[in-house]
Amino acid sequence: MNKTGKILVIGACGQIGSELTSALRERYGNAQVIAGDRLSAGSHAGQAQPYVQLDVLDKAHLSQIVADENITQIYHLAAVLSATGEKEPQLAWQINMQGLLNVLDIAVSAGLEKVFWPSSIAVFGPDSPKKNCPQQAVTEPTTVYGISKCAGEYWCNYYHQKFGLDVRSLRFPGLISYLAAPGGGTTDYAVDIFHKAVETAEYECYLEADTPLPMMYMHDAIRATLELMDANAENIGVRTSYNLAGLSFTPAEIAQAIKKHIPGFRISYAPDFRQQIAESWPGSIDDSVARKDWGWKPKFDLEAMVEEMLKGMKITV
Ligand code: AKB
Repeated sequence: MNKTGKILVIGACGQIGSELTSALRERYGNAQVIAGDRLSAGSHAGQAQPYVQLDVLDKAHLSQIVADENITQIYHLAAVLSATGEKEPQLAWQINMQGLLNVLDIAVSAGLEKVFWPSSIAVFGPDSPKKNCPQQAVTEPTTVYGISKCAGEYWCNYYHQKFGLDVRSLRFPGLISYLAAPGGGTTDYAVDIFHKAVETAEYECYLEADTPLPMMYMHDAIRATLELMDANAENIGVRTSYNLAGLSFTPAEIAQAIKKHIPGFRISYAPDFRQQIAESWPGSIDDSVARKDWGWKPKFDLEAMVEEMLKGMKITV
């Protein structure tokens, strides 16, 4: 990053945003990283200054912030996730698609150095390979969220090809962390289960016991983001979005892993509309292209992740 330019994190109060903002501030210093979110400055949770209230759909204001604050990099994380997106499809499309286009456009006109934008395993659909789904696979998503991420990937590639914009992206699996809660995703159960296990030793899961999904501990996701953004541009061979794998498990498997620490823990199953979404996605991901291009390697397996989660939630393991 150049010495005077600053980073803007859009969606800084969300699940990824809160941890990524802290990681960037540790690296570059507080003053160099502006946290941006739609919450008012007084009500936002956990973000130290500098903070700016913004709406990603307000392009003129966003453009003004970029100019006034001398922003040279944007991490654009604001999105409506898969489960909420099925309830509010128009809103999801508007925020996910128009929000990204605003950021890409501003990035080109303001001559930004780099942009990060997360895609998702939701770009895949029922006809994608279920096991070790490769980088180049049939996508054909069936959720509005997945369609918006899939289209967004092609827009990123287009802005790179046409305008030379250095935009980089990862297809995140379900992310697991104890600091900020996820909101409106299909993979959220893998975070909720820890809270319920600790509070009541019981959890009713909205997915079937044997539904495998790709997941990742937040620590790995933040490291992947920083490593991708640090990589030399000539090593970034994929300008749509990189497959990224951490671990894969079913609700029954994670329940079993939690039971090793909380022996009385019980799980029951009451599948809802999210079951169909989960079944449309691969159960595991092949990330060999990310490993080859910029040296990606996950650290956390299921046992290590469960232990860290419970430790983080102040439980003695
Ligand atoms: C969701 O479940 O919608 C997200 C995702 C897989 O991108 N966590």
